[in-house]
Order: sequence, then C-alpha cells, then structure tokens
Amino acid sequence: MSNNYQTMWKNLGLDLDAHDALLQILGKGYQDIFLAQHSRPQGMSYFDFVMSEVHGLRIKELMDEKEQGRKIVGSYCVFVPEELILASNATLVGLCSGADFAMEDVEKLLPRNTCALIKSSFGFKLGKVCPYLESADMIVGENTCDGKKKAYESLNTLVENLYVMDLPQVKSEQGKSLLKGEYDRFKNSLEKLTGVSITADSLKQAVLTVNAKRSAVHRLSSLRKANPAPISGLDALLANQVFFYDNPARFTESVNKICDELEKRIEQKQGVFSENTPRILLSGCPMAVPNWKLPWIIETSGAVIVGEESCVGERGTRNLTDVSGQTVDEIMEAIVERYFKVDCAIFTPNQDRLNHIAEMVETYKADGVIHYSLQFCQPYLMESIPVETALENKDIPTLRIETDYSMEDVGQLKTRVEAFVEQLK
Ligand code: BJ8
Repeated sequence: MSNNYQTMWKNLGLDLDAHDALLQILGKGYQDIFLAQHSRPQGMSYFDFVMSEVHGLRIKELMDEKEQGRKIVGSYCVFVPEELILASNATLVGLCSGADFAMEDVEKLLPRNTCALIKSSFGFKLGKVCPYLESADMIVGENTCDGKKKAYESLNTLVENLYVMDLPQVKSEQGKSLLKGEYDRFKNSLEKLTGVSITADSLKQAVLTVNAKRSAVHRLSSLRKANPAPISGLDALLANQVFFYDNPARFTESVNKICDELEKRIEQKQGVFSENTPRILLSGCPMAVPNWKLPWIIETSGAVIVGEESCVGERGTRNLTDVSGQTVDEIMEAIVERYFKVDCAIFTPNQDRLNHIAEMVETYKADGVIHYSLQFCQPYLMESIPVETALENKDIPTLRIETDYSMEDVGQLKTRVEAFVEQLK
C-alpha cells in the first residue's frame, strides 16, 4: 500500500509497525487464497482492488466524508440498521473481527475461553491496527450473546464512543416491542450525533439504497444455484464481506456487474469447478475479514460452497424492507419487521433457522452441510446439534466443525473435510 497513507494512519493513532505487519499477513493470505484460484470472474478484479485498498483508499474516502461533516458509525452485528444510519447522513462500517491480534493483551481483559471473534475485536483495538475502529464517531455494540454483552462492558473502558443497543432473545410481541423501542432510541442518538433529523424521505431513500444492495446479493446468490457453479464460494464470501465496508451504491453496481458476467458463464455452462463437484452449504457463525480458513480448506478439498447460512451471507441479507410506508413511524415499523426476522442463534427457540438451513440446501442443490462454530460460541455450538439432527433426519449429510482463527488445526480440519467430501461423492 502506498506510503501516502502513512500520515493518515498515524493521525488515526495506529501503531504503524504493527499495522504494516498486519497488512503483510493480509496481503500474503489474499494472494495464496484468492488470487491463486482459477477461472475467477473478471468482475472480481473490483473486489481485489477493494481489498488491496481496504485500509487505504476506503479509509481516505471515509476521512473525506468526515471532513464534509458526515459521521462514521462502526458496528459488530447485522442487527444494527444501516437504514437509520444512512438516513441520518452517516456511513456504516462493519468492524471486522476475523483475525487474532495482540492476544497477550487481549487475554488480560477477556477470559481465554472467549470466542475468537470477540477476542479479535479487542485485539484490533489494543493492537491499534484498525483504521475503521479509529475513524468511527460512534461504535455500536449489541446485547446478543453473553460473550459480546459482557465484553462491551470492558470495551467501554477502551473507547469513548461506545453505544450499546439492547436486543430481544425471544420472537414474541414483547420481543418485537423491545426491538422497536431500541431502534427508536438508536434513531434519537444518531440524530444527536449527526445533528440531522431523520425524515420520511431520507428514511425511504436509505431503505431503497440498502434494499438495492441486498437485492444485488440475492441476485448473486441465486446464480449460484447453477451447476457447474459459476463463482467460487470464496469469491462469493468476499463479496458478502465487502458488503460491510464499501460505499453502498458502488457495491451494488459492482455486484450487479459480476452477475451480468455470471449469467453469460451459466449460458455457456462455464464453471469454476466441474459439474460433478460436491456442493456444500456452509452454515453457522459469521466469517469476518480475513477469516477465510474453512472456506479455503473446503474449496481445496474437492468441493464448492454454494451458499452461506451466516450473518456474512444469507442470514444477514435475506429479507428486504417494505417500502410502502409514508411516514417515519410507518417506515420504522417496516424496519423493525425486517430485522426481527433475522434468525441469529441468540434467539430461543430458533426453529426458523433450522427451516432456513433445510430450505437453502434445496434451493442451492447442496449435497451436504458444513456447520461452522467458533470455539466457545455457546449459541451456535448448542444449536449445531439440533441442526445436525434435523438435517440428518432429512438424509442431508452434515459435518460439524468447531474451530478458531489459528492455523494450527488446518491439517486436522482438512482431513475431516476431505473425508466428508469423499462421502458426498
Ligand atoms: S446477528 S450471529 S452478527 S450476534 S461467534 S460473538 S455469537 S460467541 S457474532 Fe452475530 Fe449479530 Fe447474531 Fe449475526 Fe457471540 Fe458466537 Fe462469538 Fe458471535
């Protein structure tokens, strides 16, 4: 990355040496995992560019937005509604938590048996290596799993601008009104932060922007039903990850461009893997950048990933928001309805998620499911057992994987995944 960014990173308070080391690891991982793939769609060059500039040009854009008075809001969860953020003239960025960093310092603040995602969010802060975190005017935490909920109490001692949103755990009328109350409170806080009042027009426009972004991703997902698969699971995951960082309109356009290209590929029966390659649905915890380990193992073990039942994937993007409302209240109602459907494993009971996994297997013609849980993630680990039982009762082969961000278990995981893929053949 260009030296021109050094001053920007320094001004953001990054530790330049540690940051350089992170970028080097990222660059090498990207080269070995993404650029080493064959027959990638040409449109992926846009995402390659975004990734090569993820701490450079994109941060510069955010800095320019800030200079023009726009606020930046960072989030760790798909329950934080981008619609409200855009309508208040702010920009949402996902705060990636996909790599181990500064672990010794992290373990002074968090128990060792905390999931890698939470540890990573602390590592990026303590190691001073995340320009998104440092440029955020507001960081939104949410009361989802117990780990995150308690970790935000400690994060609050590390950052000055943490806002914590409460979330329901039951899909009841009371649960919905809790969400509604919290979205109203969030709206007020955003208006206070930005000095901009959210109007019916601005909210509607924001809903349209986010719907367009999600529709583009739906289009991409739908093309993955084709056999041979026109795009690798790794590349599709990358698009789902960039979803959280990029300018929304530009992202939408770039995904649609790839879809145009994929449609031609499908017509010509051109795939990234041959037609008889076993097709996998990946289900479970979100995969934040640069957590590419398991998809990489799967796609170098003779299988192709055809869908992600994940918050960085279909769970996060599945539903659109109804745009028929005319008043702020009506549109807010529609936003609550949309988000209340997200079937995160923190909900109990969570039958919808089980149904969605089975539905996705059918839609994407998957031959089997790999359920991915991060170690120490109680909600997804607990849920992986009923998921496996429900799928196997339908004769859908399922493999449960529990892992973290280290590379120590790559050999062992590869052996298990290869055996599973053999079984699917
Ligand atoms: S809506 S999945 S993005 S909470 S992996 S931190 S659950 S112990 S991330 Fe999530 Fe929102 Fe739910 Fe989606 Fe806890 Fe598990 Fe760690 Fe997790």
